[in-house]
Amino acid sequence: SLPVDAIRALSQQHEKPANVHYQYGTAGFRTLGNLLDSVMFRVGILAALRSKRLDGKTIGVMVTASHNPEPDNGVKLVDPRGEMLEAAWETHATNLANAPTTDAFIDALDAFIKLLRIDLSKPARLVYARDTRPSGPSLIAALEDGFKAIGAEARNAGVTTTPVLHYLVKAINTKGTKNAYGDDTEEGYLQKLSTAFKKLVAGKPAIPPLVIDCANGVGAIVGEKLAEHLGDTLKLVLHNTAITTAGALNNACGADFVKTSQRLPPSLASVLKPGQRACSLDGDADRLIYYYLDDRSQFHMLDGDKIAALVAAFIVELTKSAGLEGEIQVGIVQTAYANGGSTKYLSERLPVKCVPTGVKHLHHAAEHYDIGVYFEANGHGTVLFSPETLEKLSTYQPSTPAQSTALNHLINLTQVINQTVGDALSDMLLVEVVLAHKSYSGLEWDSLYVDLPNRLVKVVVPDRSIFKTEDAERRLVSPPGLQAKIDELIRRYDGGRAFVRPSGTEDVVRVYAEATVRSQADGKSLILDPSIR
Ligand code: 16G
Ligand code: ZN
Repeated sequence: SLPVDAIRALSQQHEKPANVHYQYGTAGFRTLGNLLDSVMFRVGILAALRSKRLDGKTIGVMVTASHNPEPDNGVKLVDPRGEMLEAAWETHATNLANAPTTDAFIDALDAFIKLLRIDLSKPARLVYARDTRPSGPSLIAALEDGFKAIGAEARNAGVTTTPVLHYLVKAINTKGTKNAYGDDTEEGYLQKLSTAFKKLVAGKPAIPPLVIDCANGVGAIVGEKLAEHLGDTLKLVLHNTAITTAGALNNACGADFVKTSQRLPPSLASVLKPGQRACSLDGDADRLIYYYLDDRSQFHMLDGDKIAALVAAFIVELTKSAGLEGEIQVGIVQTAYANGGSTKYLSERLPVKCVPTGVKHLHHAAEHYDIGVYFEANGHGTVLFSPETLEKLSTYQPSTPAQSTALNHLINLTQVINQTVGDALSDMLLVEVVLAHKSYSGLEWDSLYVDLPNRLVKVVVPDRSIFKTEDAERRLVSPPGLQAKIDELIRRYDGGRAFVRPSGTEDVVRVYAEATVRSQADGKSLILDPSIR
């Protein structure tokens, strides 16, 4: 039965503040770090119950607020195969987090356990980690109190990236099986990625050093270890590694800064030379944005859409060279934010699907392809190989040496790619592999297609819940009449496209617009039109 006394005693040290409403959203619970103590304690218990419900499979808990400002923090659960928490449990998590008192929390727990028929005699196994935020240690202590209260077996993975935590969950749950994902340590992760990378670039011309903006976050720690594993194969030049400097995290640096402001982090201005490429990670290293300076020192961004185009084209080429054309279908998943230029380029070559924002939607859609490439424009994404495809690759008999080489490349790609979730460091190695194989500089990669000029702004509205969308967030169904106004505006611009959607992580609505000509995408046009506000 439930250890009610232990839970009560510890819960009283983590009471919920009054007048705060929590919601398990797209990114788990996320708000100011100093509001999350009770949430952490309760998530500790919830995670243990999820493990019990799944017969003692290991569940992951990541404490991070990603690209958000340093005072923010958050927590999300990772399911046994390294995936996002099952959607139905998001509601349970929200209910438990909002019980006003310890007694109400215990009542809610009781009801929840009965509803889901959770067998409390099953073991509870967990693995948890945090990013570098100053609020992390005390929040981890609250989480550990939750584990202790319910008697869970929990492994502390320390300070590491979100994708490493996802990797660990999958590695632990597949340990000793024929589908073993890798050694269940951070070291095992680094070994797996770097070994595959070295095989993939063996025999290629030396790769120029790569400048990495680590957003002053945890990517600096894991990036440094990765650099040691890579040695001379690929020299990583780490910048923005000030993980202990107050206020530095994600401040005027990182993938989100570059993507939203469409410019170079000021801290790299004196570092980057014309022609040189670089990339930015976000605060928990699950987003990646590349860029380069052309020979006139103009900044050019290579975002998630450009990464998807580069990678998908390469994988298609390899399947053809391996003689697997027609056997293995490669598909792309994007969101409404994908640049129209990328959608046009990709859909002329491959099946492309558009889904609502959020990794869980992209990930699940990508699972329907033999090889599914998914990327959000913001730089979060990965490539999924279906179990049947993995099987096919391991048993296929190539009939020429060229086919054999291509097959080996495909197999090594399955190792260099973190298939559990978007992973900035893994994606970075993947990009570097393709650039090395194609002998592309940033300029050549950028020339695959031309980005349509675009603008993304947030608008504060009295009640964002009245904004309802359809067609993968590309059209509004509510408030009534607004979509018709947007349609009418779009018609006035060449190649115009715009949409409005409520944010899943902030109390705002987002307005995106693109057009063929820069002045029509921003200026006094679509975005700033008062009728959209
Ligand atoms: C979260 C999502 C990200 C999405 C973003 C949109 C995950 C792990 N992360 O960060 O994929 O792009 O939310 O935020 O799902 P928004 O709803 O505020 O625009
Ligand atoms: Zn992130």
